[in-house]
Amino acid sequence: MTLATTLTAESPVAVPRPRLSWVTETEAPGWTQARAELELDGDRRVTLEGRESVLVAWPFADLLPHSRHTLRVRVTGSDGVPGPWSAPLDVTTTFLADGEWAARFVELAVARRDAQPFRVRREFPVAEDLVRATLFGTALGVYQARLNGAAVDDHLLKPGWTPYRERLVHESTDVTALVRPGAANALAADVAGGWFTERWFLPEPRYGAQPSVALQLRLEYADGRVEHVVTDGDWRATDDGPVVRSSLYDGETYDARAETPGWDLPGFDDSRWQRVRFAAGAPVPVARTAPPVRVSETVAPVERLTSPGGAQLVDLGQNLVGRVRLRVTGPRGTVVTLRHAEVLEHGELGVRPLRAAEATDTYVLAGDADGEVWAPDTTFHGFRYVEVSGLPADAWEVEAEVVHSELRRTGWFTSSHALLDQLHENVVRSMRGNFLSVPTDCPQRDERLGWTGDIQVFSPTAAFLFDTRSFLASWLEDLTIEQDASGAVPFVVPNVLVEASRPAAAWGDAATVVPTVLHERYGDAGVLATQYDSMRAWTEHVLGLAGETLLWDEGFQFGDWLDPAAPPDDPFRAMTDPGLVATAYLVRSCDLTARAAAVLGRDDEARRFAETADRARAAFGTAYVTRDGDLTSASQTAYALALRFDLVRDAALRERLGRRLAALVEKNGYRIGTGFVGTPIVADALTDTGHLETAARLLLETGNPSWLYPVTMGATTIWERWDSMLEDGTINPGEMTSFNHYALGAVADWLHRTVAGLAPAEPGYRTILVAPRPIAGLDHAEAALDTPYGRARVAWRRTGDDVVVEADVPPNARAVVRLPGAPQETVGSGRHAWTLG
Ligand code: RAM
Repeated sequence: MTLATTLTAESPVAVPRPRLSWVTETEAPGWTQARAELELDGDRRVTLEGRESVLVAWPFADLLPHSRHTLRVRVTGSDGVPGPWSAPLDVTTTFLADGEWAARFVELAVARRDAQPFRVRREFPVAEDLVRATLFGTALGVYQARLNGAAVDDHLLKPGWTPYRERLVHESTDVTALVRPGAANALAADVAGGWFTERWFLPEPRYGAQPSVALQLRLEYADGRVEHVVTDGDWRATDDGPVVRSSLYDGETYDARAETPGWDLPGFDDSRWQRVRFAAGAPVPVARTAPPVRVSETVAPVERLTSPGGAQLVDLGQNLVGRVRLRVTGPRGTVVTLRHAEVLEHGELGVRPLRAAEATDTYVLAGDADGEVWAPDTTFHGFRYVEVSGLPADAWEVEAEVVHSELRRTGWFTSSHALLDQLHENVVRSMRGNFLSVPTDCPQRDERLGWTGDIQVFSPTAAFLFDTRSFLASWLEDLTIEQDASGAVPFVVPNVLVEASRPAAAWGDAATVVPTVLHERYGDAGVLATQYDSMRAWTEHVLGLAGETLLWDEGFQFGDWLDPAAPPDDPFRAMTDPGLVATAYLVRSCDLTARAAAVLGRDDEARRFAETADRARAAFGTAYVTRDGDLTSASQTAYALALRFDLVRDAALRERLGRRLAALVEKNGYRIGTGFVGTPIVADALTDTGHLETAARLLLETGNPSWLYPVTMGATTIWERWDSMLEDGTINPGEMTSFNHYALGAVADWLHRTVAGLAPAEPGYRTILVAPRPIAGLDHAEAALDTPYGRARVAWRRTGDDVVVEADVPPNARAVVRLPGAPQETVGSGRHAWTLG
């Protein structure tokens, strides 16, 4: 038997007490951990008895700023056999000591226009005995720092988007290799506006008109001396750099003639540059906990096209988020323009859905005879097609670079159904495109906001596909910041809408749902502790709005947003009563707050919220269930909510509602009838009430509207509307029509949990629920997931009249197995197989 253990810490180590996790691999069946020994720096050891291996509390003394450590773990199984020590894990803390941040935020003293990109620089000596150099940097805007001519890392759009005035994050980058000891050095940065100066829907910039940057270089010497080089009044800046104009919505203009080689090296003459001035209003930055933004993939074009109007177009074959890399040869001063769009309409770029976002990059050639290569660093676009103008087709080549927050892929789904697999692929692609620093609704038009409702419905799917724990936990910190004193959660986080926070059901409920998902999927009880006050404040706020009736049936609601019955120009005219939706979510948030309180040992509050939830259930029944046992809204979403949110508990009534839901779906020709609220749960509601076959037909329907209709139309991402592209190839006339919106892709969670049958039965998949439901139309389906315990997999395949089910359960986890027609059983780790007759 072999045993191998891999240790990880929360990364980056931005706190003094990082949590630790480890995964053990062994072929020993039914293996569980009896004890774990952790060793710090080869001398301190602790032994932890028991099974814990996921997000284990830091067992040593608090880590100090700027400290480096080595950790390893050794586990012993319940058989008493100890394994070998894990490979050592090197840990470097990334946070600063209290009061250590000394850099000032510097900006142009004189700027020619709003959101003016600029660069800064400064020279300084470094002594011979340097041992380590670390750069702490941030911006109100986006920046890249350069040390002696080289970029300090390959991250993009640093430091990302947070509610800048309240929470700003800094990078911590080991730059020792770039420093020249015993010589003059130069620290420099390119700065642009990014999210900070974007206009959103506002008349004035939400945060500020000009970007600024702050850099703090820490130099450690052999004798223990520490020096700092920080942005201060002595730095020099210029707006004469090659980045002439920059905006997330509109794109970047880069004039290669303005390049000044050596500007980021020592010895460059910056005497004509301006002196910087200080920018006000930045908080002391904190170490970044979310993953950085990077290029994850390069996509080659599949085809070049000439549009009916004569435009040169490139088709990248997939709707992606990122930027174009241009290779070009031509005369100095030639202007090459790149316009981006997600779709073609009548053969031309379909830019109308981008609304006011110009999504146009411009490159002015320096005229280098060997050719020039360029990609914009300060913007991103959502696109499949690029129009290139300014030079003949043989003078340029393009490829696309996919840009998003670097999330580890953890979950996969495949089946025997090509269209279904494409749907799933589209969900993955839409998720990547909309996890760029903030979980957004869409990546392309003049919007790209952290709409709370979208991530609320999509978070279970997201948490399966990628490791979203630190990304979403960081975003939840911002949600709490943006929540107002009354507990109301804004529509978008970070909040850039003019109006004060207004509560809306299913949107504000992100406050309770997202932390619950992080707990359920990653075993992260810490996030419940951090978010509990926010969860409770939201729930109390909604209860206050509902008042004694416990019905939330007044005031603004998005309701079941974008259901297929709502006309293109009026998404509010959905089929489902918004009061029914809101009251259903009131119960849901009470339930989830009660659940969190129970996990945290706040028993009184757990009881109080559970009781309130039950009273609200009763109120829901009185208000929205008719005497005949129907619902007041005859919509798929209404029935799905009543069933899936457990609003109705009477078994006979549930059965009746299930039958009604199935009948509604059948009457609708198995076309989908749900919007953002009903879509993630309608298949579950059917499955729970014994209508799996109806759910299967709904899933595999290809007529409009359905999940597969866009796939038949060639979609490579999930659309905002069921019919963002109409059957005749014209774009939906609604002014809100995105082709990259993950919300309606939330059905993927049902594919994983039910069609393939891999679900969490205990937080963090400590117990896995293996419960595949083979559906008509598929010959096999399979889901695999890197759980916090290791790789789990559930697969089923039809062979003749039988279905063979296989499950891999990782060591230290177990599985509850529920197969059609068989008694429930519990199994330990290892590979298991069953044949269903
Ligand atoms: C639009 C988008 C977004 C949604 C809001 C309510 O901006 O469809 O996804 O959350 O409306």
